[in-house]
Amino acid sequence: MRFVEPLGLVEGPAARRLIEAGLAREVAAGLAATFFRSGDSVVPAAAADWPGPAPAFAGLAPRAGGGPLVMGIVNVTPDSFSGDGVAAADAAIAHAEAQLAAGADILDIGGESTRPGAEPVTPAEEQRRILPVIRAMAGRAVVSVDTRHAATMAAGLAAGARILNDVTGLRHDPAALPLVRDARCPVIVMHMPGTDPRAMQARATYGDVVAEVAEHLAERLAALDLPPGQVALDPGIGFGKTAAHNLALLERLPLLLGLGAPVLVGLSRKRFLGTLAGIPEAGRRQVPSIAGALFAASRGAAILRVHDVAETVQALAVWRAAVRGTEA
Ligand code: HH2
Repeated sequence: MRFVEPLGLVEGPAARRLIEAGLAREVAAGLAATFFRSGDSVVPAAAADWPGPAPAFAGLAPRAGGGPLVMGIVNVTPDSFSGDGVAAADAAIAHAEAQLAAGADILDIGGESTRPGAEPVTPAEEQRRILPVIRAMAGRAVVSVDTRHAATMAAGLAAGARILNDVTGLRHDPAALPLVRDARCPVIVMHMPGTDPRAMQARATYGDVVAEVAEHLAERLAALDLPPGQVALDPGIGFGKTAAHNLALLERLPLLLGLGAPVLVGLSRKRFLGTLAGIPEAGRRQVPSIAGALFAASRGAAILRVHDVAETVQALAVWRAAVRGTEA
C-alpha cells in the first residue's frame, strides 16, 4: 500500500490563508499541509491526491474553538499500569463524575488492564466491574466501553454506552465484528501486534513502524465497512512498541490522517514518557503526558485519551488560543 504523508504543517490563521491561496490542503480540523510525500516524491499541496479531512467521530460536536476531544479514562480495575484504577463501583463513579466535571467529552470505561503482562479477566468479571459505572454515567455523558470481549460490548451498549473501544481492533473475539456491524455503533480500532497484551512486547519488531501500523489500520477500516465517522483509528501507543516506535508514530501521525477516519491518540502516563522524562512512577507522569498530548493535537489527533482530564483541558485551552491567536 502506498500512503500519502502530509508535510509542512501549518495551523490557525496561517493555515486558513494558505488554503484560500491554494498553497495548502486541510488535513484535519484547523490543520493544513503545504506538501505531501508519496513514495520518494514530494509534491506541493495543489498537486496532491488527498481525500480531505476525516468526518467528526460518532457525530460528536467539536469543542468550542476547535482542537481534539478529550476522552477521560475510567479504569475499574485493581491493576492498571497508571495507578489510577479503582476496584469499587462507587469510587469509579465518583472518578467518572470528576472526569466529566473537569471537561471530558467522552468517558472510556474499562474493567480489564491491558498493560504489558497483565493477567486476563473473564467477561463476567469485567461486566461485574463496569456495568454499574456505565449505568450511572450513560444518561449524562458519552460513554465508551474499553473491552476486547463481544459479550461485554453487547452488555455495555445495553447499559447505555454509545461507543466501543477495542485495543485489538475487533480481532480478539470473533463475535466482535458481527456485533459492531449489527449494532452500527461507533468504534475505536487500535493497532497492536497480535491480540494478547501479555505477549505483545515480544512482537515489537517492525521495518517501517508507521507504514505497517497504517497498513494494518487501513485493512481493519476496509474490513469493518462502516459509514464514515463511525470508526476512529488509533496507532496504539505503547502496545507492542518500543519508545522509538512510539516517537516515530507521533512524529508521522499525519500519515494516518489520510486513511479517512479521525485519529485517537492514547499516550497518557505511558512508560516511554517516563523513560524520556526520567519518571519511573506512572502516577507522576502528568506533565510529560500533557506535553505529548499537545504535540499530538498539533499533529492532527481528533481525540486524546487521558487520565488527567482537568490538566489536559487547561493545557488545550492555552494551546488552542495560541494557535488561533485569539482568546475567543
Ligand atoms: N491504552 C490503554 C487502554 N486502552 N484504548 C485505546 N483506544 N488507546 C490506548 O492507547 C489505550 C486504550 C492502556 O491505558 P490504561 O487504560 O490507563 O491502562 P490499563 O490498560 O493498564 O488499565
